[in-house]
Amino acid sequence: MSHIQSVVARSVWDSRGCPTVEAQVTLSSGHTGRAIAPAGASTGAGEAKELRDGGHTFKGLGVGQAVRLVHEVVAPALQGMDIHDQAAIDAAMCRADGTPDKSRLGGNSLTAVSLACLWAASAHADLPLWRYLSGSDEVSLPLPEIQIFGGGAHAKGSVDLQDFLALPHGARSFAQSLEWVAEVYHAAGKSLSQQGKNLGVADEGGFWPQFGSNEAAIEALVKAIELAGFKPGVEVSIGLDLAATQYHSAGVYHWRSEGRQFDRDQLLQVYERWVNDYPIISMEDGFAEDDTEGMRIMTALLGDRLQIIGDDFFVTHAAQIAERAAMGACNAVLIKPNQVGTVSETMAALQTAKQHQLDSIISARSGETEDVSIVHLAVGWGVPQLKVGSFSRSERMAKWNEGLRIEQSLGRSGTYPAEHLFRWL
Ligand code: 2PG
Ligand code: MG
Repeated sequence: MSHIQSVVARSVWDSRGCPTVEAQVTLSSGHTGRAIAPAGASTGAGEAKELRDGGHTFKGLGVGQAVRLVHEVVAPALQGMDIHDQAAIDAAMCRADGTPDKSRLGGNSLTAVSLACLWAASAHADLPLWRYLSGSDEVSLPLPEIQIFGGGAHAKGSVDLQDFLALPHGARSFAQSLEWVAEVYHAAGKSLSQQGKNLGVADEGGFWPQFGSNEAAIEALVKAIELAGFKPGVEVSIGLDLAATQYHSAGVYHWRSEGRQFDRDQLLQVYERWVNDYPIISMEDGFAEDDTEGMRIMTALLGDRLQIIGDDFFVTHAAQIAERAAMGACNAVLIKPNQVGTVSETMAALQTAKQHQLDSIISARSGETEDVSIVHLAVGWGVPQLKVGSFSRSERMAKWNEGLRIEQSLGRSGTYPAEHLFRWL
């Protein structure tokens, strides 16, 4: 057994150059664990609330108060606790916070401390974090979902849809998946450059799109897959994160980049046509976070040939997953630890998804750092898909590269289940 001796927090910087919380936990055994909270841009209303300082400095995003509260409230509450009792540690932090949305201590502080505790526990057990979580279970690497074009809130609304992703489900290994997507990513960049449309990269490293329409970006992605030498729909398919809350207001869906408006049924018709016309196998947040009926009719119409993911729609909250899945909305859940604020609640969300036969995808945020915790969670918890953003910028590459290290350390014992994931293919 080993106990928590100290919890130290500090303000560090994320991939958008904004402050975020890092936590470091030291045990009585001398082992340590460290983690950094990520941050979203297209956040769900039901997410754990970040604690930010406000005011003018750093656009109001300072985390001075959050750091102070880790030292003054969280550290004393956790001191002496058994590091291997993550559930008790997380429960103690929730009690100390005392709010339903973590707004007193901040979801950012709690996420960093909770994950730092997990790293410290694995260090004390002398195991890689993924192995600490998996126990003796056989593990496999997740299918990467990799953004090629970034839009929406991550690219100042240049197109309305947020993520245009490549899913290399025909690859035989995690390493091969990355090799394939590298080719697609570079083919997309080269093609944009040749057309004089390469404007650099958006928040998650995908190319900043300069297309006449959302659909033109999908066409460009199909073309990039072909240019890279792969068969669209057979080897590499397309996923979209529509992040539809961002273009929804009072029952109307409005694509500003195209000057088009839709009601729920009209939007669903567009999605259906896209699924028929393009090799799209996954769509996330196709309707707004409070439009359960939209998600339900989308799932009823397309759920047997499309992965329909809820992100802002579920916000990694077990109760919300249970309630909305029971209504027939979505067949998959995006899992983001900082949406709910602790490792234990993230695990509860995952278990609830399983109970409702929903697939799961672990996801990074648009504001990230070198922290690689989510890669270990995906492997250790057996989550078969991982979404980390694009194939550039070191906060993204750190995670892909960590997956490569884990896959290599598994040698032949690791299986790669990607080709069995989408049962209709
Ligand atoms: C999402 C994420 C990552 P953000 O919507 O899935 O792409 O974006 O972190 O801004 O919520
Ligand atoms: Mg999303």
